[in-house]
Amino acid sequence: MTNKKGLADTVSAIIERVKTEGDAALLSLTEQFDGLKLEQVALPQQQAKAIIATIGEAEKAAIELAYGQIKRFHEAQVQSDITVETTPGVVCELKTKAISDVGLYIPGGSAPLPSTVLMLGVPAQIAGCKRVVLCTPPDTTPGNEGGITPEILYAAKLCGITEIYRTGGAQAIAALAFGTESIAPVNKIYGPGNSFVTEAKQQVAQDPNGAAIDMPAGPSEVLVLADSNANPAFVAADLLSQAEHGPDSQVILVSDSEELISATKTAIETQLSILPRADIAKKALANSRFILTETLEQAVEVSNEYAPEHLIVQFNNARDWLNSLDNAASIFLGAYTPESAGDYASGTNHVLPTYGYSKTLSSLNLGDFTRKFTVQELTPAGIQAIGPAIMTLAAAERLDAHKNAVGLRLDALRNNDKSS
Ligand code: HSO
Ligand code: ZN
Repeated sequence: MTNKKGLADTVSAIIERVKTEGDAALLSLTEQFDGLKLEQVALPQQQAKAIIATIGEAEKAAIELAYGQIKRFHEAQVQSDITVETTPGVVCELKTKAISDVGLYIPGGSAPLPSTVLMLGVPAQIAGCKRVVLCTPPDTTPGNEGGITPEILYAAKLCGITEIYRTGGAQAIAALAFGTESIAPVNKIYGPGNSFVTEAKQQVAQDPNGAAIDMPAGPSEVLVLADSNANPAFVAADLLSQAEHGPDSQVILVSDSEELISATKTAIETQLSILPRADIAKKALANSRFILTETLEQAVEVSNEYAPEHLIVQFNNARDWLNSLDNAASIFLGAYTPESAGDYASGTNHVLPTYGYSKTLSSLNLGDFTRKFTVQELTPAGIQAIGPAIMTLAAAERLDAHKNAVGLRLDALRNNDKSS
């Protein structure tokens, strides 16, 4: 593994190359990393149509169900504008507008994620972003080489995304931030990715000519809180569903019951033996933690300190604990609420802060696709009401131009009064 400095240098070299060579850099890096020689970066509409036609009925229906669920939850997040007359004649407004051009990055590789298309595409669609661009590495599956998986394309179609490019890694982030001949730059970039993608997002976010990003990303995490009544098979399945994401996934069980911990370990062995991604899950499990506490309160303290991305609470009456659960990005209450529900189809967003960032950052939501701005309007009565205070404050700050901007207007109003 490249060290941090090596990674940063590799990524900045890729970004420079995309800045100077544009599309040619994207196509050559695709050939180098994915072994595919493409003629153009954009996925031609005709090819997209043909690929979508191959999607299975069950997959189509599942994507539609998830789309509807995520849409319902995110539509409810629309905020109305605020207008307040703070004093007669002084009107202040807080308004919301969509961020104009957004770029969605969807990882390819061992597990292409159509669910992530929905998690990013649905709020972008509801917010009303003018341009929604999707970048993902081209498919290398035999029969669809150089295409994009049908599930990703179908999810994109439901979200109304028509600008789709076959490029991945740091080069895709560079293209989204700085543009190439075929990809116009965007204002903000969203989505998960490997360490190259994450580093590239960080670098373009620091460049004043680059793009904003959704949030800093680290390896995915789950912490399960379980009491002695929890079902060890359920707990094991939840831990494994996180572990199978990647060797660096963080998997933690905290319980006050030694029996539950030991039964969960046994259940993990049983379930692991039939998982296709067992090798990946085993690597993650090697760094996992099983923590025995004296009380459930102490277990909650561990979770609050760790600040997990996903927190699953398999306590009796889990909801009663909700108020004491601080810092988790996404909370799953009770035995019948697996993380998979939120990953795919309950309606909540699965793009979440990791690495303890949930202590201060929020789960991705509609607000991340909008910006807020204020509007104000004062009438003559309004400036007369607050003007003298503004002048006093400006004088106290020794900012005379500020004071004059009000004074001139108050004088004009006084003179108008006299002349009428
Ligand atoms: N658990 C992942 C999201 C995901 N799971 C996508 C399955 N597909 C990070 O929150
Ligand atoms: Zn997941």
